[in-house]
Amino acid sequence: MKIEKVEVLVSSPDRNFVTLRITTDDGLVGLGDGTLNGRELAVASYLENHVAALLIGRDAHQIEDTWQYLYRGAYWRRGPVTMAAIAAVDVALWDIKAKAANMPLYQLLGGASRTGVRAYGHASGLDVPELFDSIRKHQALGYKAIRIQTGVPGLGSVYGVASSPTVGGKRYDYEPARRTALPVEETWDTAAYLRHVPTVFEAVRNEFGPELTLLHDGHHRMTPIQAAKLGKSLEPYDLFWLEDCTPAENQEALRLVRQHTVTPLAIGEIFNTVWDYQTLITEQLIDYVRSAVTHTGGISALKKILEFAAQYQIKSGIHGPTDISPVGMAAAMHLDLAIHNFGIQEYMQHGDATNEVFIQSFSFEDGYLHPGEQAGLGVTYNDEAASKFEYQGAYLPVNRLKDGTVHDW
Ligand code: EZ4
Ligand code: CO
Repeated sequence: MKIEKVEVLVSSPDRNFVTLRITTDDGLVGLGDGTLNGRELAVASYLENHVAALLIGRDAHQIEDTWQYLYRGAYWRRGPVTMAAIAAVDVALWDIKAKAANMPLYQLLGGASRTGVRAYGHASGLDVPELFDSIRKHQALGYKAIRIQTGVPGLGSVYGVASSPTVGGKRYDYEPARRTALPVEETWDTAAYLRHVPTVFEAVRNEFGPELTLLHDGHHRMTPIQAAKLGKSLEPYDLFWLEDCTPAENQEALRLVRQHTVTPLAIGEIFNTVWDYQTLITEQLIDYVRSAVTHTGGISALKKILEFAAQYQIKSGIHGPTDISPVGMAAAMHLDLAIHNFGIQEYMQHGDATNEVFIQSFSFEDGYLHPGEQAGLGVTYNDEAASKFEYQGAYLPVNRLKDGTVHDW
C-alpha cells in the first residue's frame, strides 16, 4: 500500500487548522493534525515544502520507519514545528492502517482499557458569580471535572480562555488566539494572583461541595518558590492538578515545588519530545503528562512517553484545547481509551463551523468521551465546507507586568 497523494489543508472554521491528508494507491485516506496555534503556516510550509515529496511512494504501513526517517533524517531534531509536522504524518498513517484493518484505531493500540474517557472542561469568569455561572453550564453539559480560571482584581482579563466564552451560544471559538494584525497585550501581577486564587477555590468548594473534580492552570507564570506557595495554599481545596506552574524549560525547577506541596502537578503542553520529561518522570516530579498528540510527534511518540511515565505511576492528561483540531482530538481519544495509565482528557468544545468542516464520530455523554467505532480515527474532512473558511492570521496574547516587562503567557 503506497502513498500516492499528500495534501496540506489549511482552513479557518472558527480558528485556523492545519490538516494533512494522505491518500494511498488503493484509495485509503488518512488525516493528521499539524495545527500550531499562532504559527500555523510554519508547519504547513514544513509539510508542503520539506515532507510531502518524501512520502510519495513510501509504504503507508511503515509508520515507525517513516517516523524515524522524518525525525532522524532531518538532522535538526525536536521543536514544535518539526514535531507537529511529524505528528500530522504519524496520525494520518495510523488512520490509514486502522482503515486497512477495518477497525477503530484504539483496537490497534491494544484495545479498550476502559468504557469511556473522563473529560474536563474549562470554566472561567472575570469574577466569582460569572465563574459559578460557567461552572453550572459545564455541569449541565455533563462535565464531572472542571478547570477553574478567574480574573484577578485589578487585571482586566482571564488568561488562557476565550475572550467571550458564550457569545451567540458558541464556545471558545478563538480561544485564546485572536485574529488581529498584532498580538493583544495583557497585564499581569503574580503577587495579586497568588493572593486571589485560593479565595476563589475556597468559594467554589463552599458552593459546589467536595466531590466536583477541580483543576487549575498556572500557564508558566510563577517562579518555583511562588509555585510552591500556590500549591501549598491550594491544598485544602483538593485539586486534581495544578498545571504548568513554572516555565517548562527547566525540569529541575519542579524539585523545589514538589518538596513543598502535595497538590498534584501536571506539565507538558508545550513539550515536544520525551527528553523534555526525562527528569520529571524519572524523579517523579509530576503526576500527569500534558502533551498533545499534535505537538509531540503523534501517537507513536506520545504512546512511548506515556508508557515510560507509567513505570513511575505518572498518568496521562492529554492536551485538548480548541487549537487541537477534531483530528488531533480523535487521536487523543483513541490513545486515552487504550493506554493503562489514563488520567483525564482535556476537552473544550469546538464551534459549529469546525464541526461542519470535520465530520466526527465521537460521543460525549455524562462527562465521558468515546471515539466511536468507525474504522480509523472516525473523522472526515469536508472540502466544500472548508473552502468557505480561509486562513486568517491570529496570535496568542503577549503578557506584560505593570511596568511593561514582558512576562510568560
Ligand atoms: O492556552 O492551547 O491547558 N490548556 C491550555 C490551552 C493553551 C492553548 C495555547 O495554544 O493552557 O488553553
Ligand atoms: Co494549559
